[in-house]
Amino acid sequence: MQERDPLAEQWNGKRLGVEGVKKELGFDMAFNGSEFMNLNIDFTSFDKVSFFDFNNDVRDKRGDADLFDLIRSFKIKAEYPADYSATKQQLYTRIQSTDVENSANVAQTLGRYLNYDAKLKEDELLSGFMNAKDDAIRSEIKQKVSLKLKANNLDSSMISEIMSTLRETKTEEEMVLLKKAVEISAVGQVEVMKAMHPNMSETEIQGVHEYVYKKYGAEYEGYPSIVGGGNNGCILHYIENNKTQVGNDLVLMDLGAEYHGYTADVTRTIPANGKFSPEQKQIYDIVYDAQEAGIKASTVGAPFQAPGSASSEVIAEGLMKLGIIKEAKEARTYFPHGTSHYLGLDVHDKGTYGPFQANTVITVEPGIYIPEGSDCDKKWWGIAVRIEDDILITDNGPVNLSAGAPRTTEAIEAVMKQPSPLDDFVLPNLD
Ligand SMILES: [Mn+2]
Repeated sequence: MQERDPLAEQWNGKRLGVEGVKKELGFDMAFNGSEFMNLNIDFTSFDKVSFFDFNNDVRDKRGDADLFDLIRSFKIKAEYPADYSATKQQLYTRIQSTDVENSANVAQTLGRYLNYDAKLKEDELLSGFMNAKDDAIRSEIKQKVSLKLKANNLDSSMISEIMSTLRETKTEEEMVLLKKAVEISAVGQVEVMKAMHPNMSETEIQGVHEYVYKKYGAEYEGYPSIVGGGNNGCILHYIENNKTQVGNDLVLMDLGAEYHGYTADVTRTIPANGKFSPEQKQIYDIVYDAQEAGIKASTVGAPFQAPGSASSEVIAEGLMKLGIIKEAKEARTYFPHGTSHYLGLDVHDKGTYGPFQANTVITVEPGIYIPEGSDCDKKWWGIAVRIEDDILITDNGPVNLSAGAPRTTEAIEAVMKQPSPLDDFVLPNLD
């Protein structure tokens, strides 16, 4: 813990301190940073020391027991090797646990890592295993790898596996918070549908969503808000949001409130002028059908890829029918991302990627993006549609937690006709 310090707290806010942490967060044991620095603990005497490997992104600040110093102190106490790498360690573990039948396969898998990471490639054991000519050489290297693994008790993968299992399925208490984050985000979409006007700017639209979040007490946005009019919607992580008028374009809005640590992730795509053009509607309806298929496939026991396969099939078929592509495999050009990720404490939450279990929350978010200049009829250019909902997988089938925000073109157009309190919100002219 950061030590209590009245002066520092006056400037930068309250610190819990050792007693506060025990009382308010329920920890049995807590130390001030300086105490941990001096703590006489022999990490090498444990079977395993489990930790997330460190990113080199912590700066050494003024104090002599800040996070930077604590990491350094831990590394010394745990005899953390200077050339330690979590990926290397994982690959060693994979080599160690492989049997003869699979060893050639594992060697092939190594290539995928080593060819993208020069540092890993320098490792003689890894390179040796990858390039080994036969099983005999591989089993020789395997023995050396085992010795190397025994050389220390550091384990940077176990915690990650535990967290993946814990975070994939949600407890009842977590669901209360996550549902609230999703419902807040859905209301944001509805309020923006009512307020939307061709004269609005992307950043102003973003502001309306985020105001709704704050009004409900959501502390943050779960991730940088994406509001893209027309062609801007084709940029998957468009966060500039700096077009000054959305005009008659479709506006793609991918935003989520973060409420007490839990994050929603909801996308709606709506016509700024309140009415889908025939071309916009044709593309939209394909994405809608793809999403319906994806949601339907999100059932207990189904493989993680099930919604993605279901959605991709509908999109490929739809694009072929409209003559935008000729073969199903070209669909990737206009739908270049995955359909689902876990959702929870993180917008891309951790999980095992095994078959779906009850009480898991995933997104289902197919899209079609046709940038200007694409190899198809010009009338489709600049159309970008993504529809994203947050789906709770249960024993009784998928439940759409973000259903509060309309999804069909008819329902969206109907809500856009409703008045908005922002219609009368006029600020003084500053010219
Ligand atoms: Mn998402």
